[in-house]
Amino acid sequence: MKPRVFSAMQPTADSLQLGNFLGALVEWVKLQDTHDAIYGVVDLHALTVAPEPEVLRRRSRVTAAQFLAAGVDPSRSIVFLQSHVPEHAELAWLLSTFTGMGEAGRMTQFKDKSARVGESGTNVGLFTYPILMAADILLYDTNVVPVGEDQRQHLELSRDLAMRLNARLGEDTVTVPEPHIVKETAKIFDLQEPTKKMSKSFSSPKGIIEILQDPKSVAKNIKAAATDSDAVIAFDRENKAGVSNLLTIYSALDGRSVDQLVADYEGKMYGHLKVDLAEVVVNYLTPIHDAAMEWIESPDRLDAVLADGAERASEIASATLERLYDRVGLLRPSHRR
Ligand code: AQP
Repeated sequence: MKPRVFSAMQPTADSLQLGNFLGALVEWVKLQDTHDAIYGVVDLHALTVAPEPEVLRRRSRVTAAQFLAAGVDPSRSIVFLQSHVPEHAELAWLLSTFTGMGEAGRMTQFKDKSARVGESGTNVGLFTYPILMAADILLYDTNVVPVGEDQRQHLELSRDLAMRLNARLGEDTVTVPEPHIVKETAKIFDLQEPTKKMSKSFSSPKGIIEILQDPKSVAKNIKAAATDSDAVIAFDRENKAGVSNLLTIYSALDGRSVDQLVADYEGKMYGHLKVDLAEVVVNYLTPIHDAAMEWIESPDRLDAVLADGAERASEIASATLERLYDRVGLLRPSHRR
């Protein structure tokens, strides 16, 4: 049997951004060759930011369409919506009873996100978000979770919970997942604020590269990316965050190493690098954009993929939840005398 990979994205924007692609989706596609893959659109997570109902529905389809356009193959991998498999919410409740207040309170993404939305916009769901994420992962006896660097801490919590369940309920209760983080592209930064990660819902229109954005405005954003004033093309995350980010993106898409790019651009201006990079990014995104639009324009075909995915996911999820409910001592139909 192949090892299992699980990963997911929230439908929190009308388009994914380049960081979602390079930090995660590109790996999702590759892992299909070696792993039994399950990829989710985690719409229950997206409720933490209080979306308009119609907007959430639209974004759920659009997010799935981009998975498929990137090369996730529904005949091999499971592609589904989290809310179609009720076991996610049920296991999250069970896991919350295994999570300490202190350990939940240490999650830095909660601190960042709650600081951005303020006290009035911060709900309990945003706080318990990593527990729902742990449920997503543990439900499928996941071996490997490909994520960007920003999700490492959440994955640590999933691992701790898995080990705790096994210690309390029996060694083979759940599989302990391993992170799969591609170092070179683990974090893509905002084009305007290159010390902050690029984010599909928080980055400004000029700071982001969106997959479904008009190619002309992608090129414009890259050409207007913030860089320092000393005009030397070099990789230095601390002191030259802007140009280092451009080099990371360039290297990921073009195949040349960052060192090779630095050598090739020696003595050239930032403008030169930006013009070339804009062309590389537009060429990369155009076919993905077109394929995503085809899926978006065929909602029946897309919904059929999601329905099939939900059925296959439910089969695995219901067996895991039943095992856990039994082991924690809930009275199950199988216990009837
Ligand atoms: N900037 C990034 N660089 C590398 N990887 C990234 N990921 C996100 N941003 C970057 C990876 O993409 C996946 C998306 O996960 P998510 O939808 O659950 O949300 P997120 O991690 O919070 O990503 P965003 O784009 O910042 O979304 P919003 O704005 O909704 O919060 C994950 O695998 C993540 O590591």
